[in-house]
Amino acid sequence: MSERIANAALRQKVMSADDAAALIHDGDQIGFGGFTGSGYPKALPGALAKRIQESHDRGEKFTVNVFTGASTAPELDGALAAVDGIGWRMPYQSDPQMRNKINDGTSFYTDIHLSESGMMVRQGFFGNVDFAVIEATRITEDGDVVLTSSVGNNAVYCEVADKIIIEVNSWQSEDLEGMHDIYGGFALPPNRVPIPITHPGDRIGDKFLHIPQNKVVAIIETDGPDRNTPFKPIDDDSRKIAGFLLDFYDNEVKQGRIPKNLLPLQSGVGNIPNAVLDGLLHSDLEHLTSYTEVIQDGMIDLIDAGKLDVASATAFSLSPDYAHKMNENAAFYRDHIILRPQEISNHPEVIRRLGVIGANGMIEADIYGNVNSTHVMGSRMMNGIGGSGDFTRNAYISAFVSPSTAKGGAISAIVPMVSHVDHTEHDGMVIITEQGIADLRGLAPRQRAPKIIENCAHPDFRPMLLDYYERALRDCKFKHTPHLLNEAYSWHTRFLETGTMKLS
Ligand code: 0RQ
Repeated sequence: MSERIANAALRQKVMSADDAAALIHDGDQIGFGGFTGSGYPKALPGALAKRIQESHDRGEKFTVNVFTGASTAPELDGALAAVDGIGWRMPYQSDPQMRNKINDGTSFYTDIHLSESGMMVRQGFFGNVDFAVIEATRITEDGDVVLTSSVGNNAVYCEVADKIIIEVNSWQSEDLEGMHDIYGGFALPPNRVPIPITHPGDRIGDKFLHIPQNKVVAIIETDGPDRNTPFKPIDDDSRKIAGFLLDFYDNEVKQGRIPKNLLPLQSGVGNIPNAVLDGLLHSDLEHLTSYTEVIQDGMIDLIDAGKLDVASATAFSLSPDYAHKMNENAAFYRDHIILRPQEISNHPEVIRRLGVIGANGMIEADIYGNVNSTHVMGSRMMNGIGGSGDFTRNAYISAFVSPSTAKGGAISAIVPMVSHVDHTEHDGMVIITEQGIADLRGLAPRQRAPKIIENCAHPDFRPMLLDYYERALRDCKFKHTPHLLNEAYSWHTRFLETGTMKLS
């Protein structure tokens, strides 16, 4: 048995994943660890999926409701979704099988801000949580848990769940001990107190997760890696978008609106944010800080280059090579990285106080600056709002970045009216595509529209957008935010009918 379980009483709870899965029943609600493919339980979900499939084969109903930190991996979301085992799920997800089950109506999905998910669990909106299933790198002699590559909602799930299952994963570095900062000062109003973070590097909690040991019903030993998808090589469009964003930061410094070392940076996950981080690496900026959700490869490069002093997040989202590097050098990186509960990494109070500079991806924006991050053609769920709302509304500067077209140029990312709104025109401040940048701060809707169309839309769609806007301005009775309501969604319906937003 692994030496990583130092507590004698908890050692007695070691069992196989199959035996642990047998404790779970139809209708149970499970709070899983895991955030952007890091720190999720590797063995129990597969064993549970097998048990669910066997029940279905016998004609019995068996689904569970799944709570997580954010997206997990094929071994969790993928395995359970594949057997139609998820009745309901929250919050962010990105697994293709899970996405399909949400969009074909098999699973309910409640998409909420990541910062609010723990609070809503405590408020009881989702009902009783039966199990918390989390991953640890080690359990101390006192029975405290050293978490792994994500913190997510682990603390709240262990706090509220009736029973706890812990996977102790020997693939994860024991040197992660000391990287986590588990703050336990959550309360519901009127008993809330200020969260005492005034710098991204502040530590305000404990390096261990303290769990009620009497709730632990099973411990499973595992040694599997995190999912760790490699990043695509940075393409030309991403490089251009990153260039516009970095020039914009540079100008903000020149205008005296932000300091020379910028303000704490937040970046979403994906190709463009990675290109931004690469751009920062090749800039002459120094003493950068980050207050964000996920640590990506580019941040590790910035730390290695001595340019990023400290990064605060709730999880890693590293490629296989960088995950390996983290495992080898966690003792070094823990001086520069803090992993916090997502209620803290994404907390509006802290984001607002620190003056975070955010940049997130989008599916589409409209000519007035409303942004859709989640729904393709208004109805098909992509991933979820994740932390984009937490950061966008509260950041000092909020940017949205995207290529100006999708699906080989058939879809314009700038449309007359977004088919779903995640971020209203009041929240986002800057929109950037490979075509250019529209700084919307201080502008009224009629000042925004020409700027977004001219600077951000693809030339294939620019004349059509201008035509829409000019006719709306002429024919709409009310001139504040002119629209032609009978035409506003014609771009989306045309795509659904013909496969392109372009006019034939
Ligand atoms: O689909 O892979 O099938 O081709 O959307 O698009 O351009 O690769 O961009 O990976 O950055 O994702 C908004 C989804 C962008 C992401 C979104 C299709 C496109 C492709 C992916 P294919 P790209 P990205 C921190 C912050 C919300 C959560 C968030 C996201 C796929 O950024 O989930 O920001 N954001 N969290 O073809 C139809 C359009 C489209 C479109 C793109 N207009 N119409 N399809 N696509 N635009 C992280 C966390 O919160 C955990």
